[in-house]
Amino acid sequence: HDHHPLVPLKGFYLINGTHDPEDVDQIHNLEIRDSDVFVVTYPKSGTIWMQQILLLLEAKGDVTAISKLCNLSNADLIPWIEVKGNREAFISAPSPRLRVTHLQYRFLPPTLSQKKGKVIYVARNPKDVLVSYFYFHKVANMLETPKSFDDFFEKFLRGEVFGSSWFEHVKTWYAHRDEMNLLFITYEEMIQDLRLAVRRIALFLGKELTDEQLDSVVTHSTFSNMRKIPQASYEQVSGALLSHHLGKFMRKGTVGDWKNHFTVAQNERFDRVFLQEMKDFPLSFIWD
Ligand code: PPS
Repeated sequence: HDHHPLVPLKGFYLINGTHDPEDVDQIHNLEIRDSDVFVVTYPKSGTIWMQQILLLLEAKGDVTAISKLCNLSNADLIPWIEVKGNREAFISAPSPRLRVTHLQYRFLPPTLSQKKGKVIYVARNPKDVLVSYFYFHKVANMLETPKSFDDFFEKFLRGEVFGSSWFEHVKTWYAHRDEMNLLFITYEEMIQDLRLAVRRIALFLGKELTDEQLDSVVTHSTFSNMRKIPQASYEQVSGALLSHHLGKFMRKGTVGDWKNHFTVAQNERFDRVFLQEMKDFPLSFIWD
């Protein structure tokens, strides 16, 4: 897969075929209900992890409720709002409408900023995002296979990937955080203390679970356990979309894998760009 798959919408890169720019441009006009929840991520920052946690919280930790839906994947139950056909389905879907999105702030309905609906923003340290995204480009048939790690490194810094610039994504969402019902959480916090993260998410969503139910949510959303659940690990996603023989969607699930990939020069260059881009944003990340 070596075609050029990106298509811009108002300066933001989408994936040709997966997204229809005209349709994505209409997402802005959707009516939001108070019960709507959007999980917002830059790609490779913990989207499918959050899908699993939200589904388990809805089911109060009862995994059998999820496995009964055996032919439905987590992505069918908590779909990407921007994928073709999904905006239309959202309009008439029953509450609660749980959705994930990789879109920048300006494409979502402005009523979110009048505190309608809820937003969970998951951020991951961008060095690990870059590495995870590099491997995903090898597996995902709708994305261009990277020429080399070096080449992808530069593309990522230039924002020439689906999702455009990581910096723009996190900055624009973060800048509007106080206007929305928004929970800002990082991938690294979830790695460090998953139980605490799940409790924060439950509290934010107003879900009351017993300690046992909470334990079940945590147990079934660890990396090793999610990997065993085909609906959660994307193992059942069509071979037309993912070349499963080239790698797993749930690849490594750790903090600091960038250290195994970045050269010293690349790391210095990344740090310079990060400092420059984030100078007005008091966000600190756990890097290893
Ligand atoms: S996507 O394509 O944007 O939807 O990808 P996304 O789900 O956001 O990110 C994929 C990375 O998240 C890791 N992952 C997890 N890490 C830890 N614990 C759990 N439970 C978990 N579930 C998914 C997944 O392995 C990808 O990261 P890497 O570093 O490539 O392993």
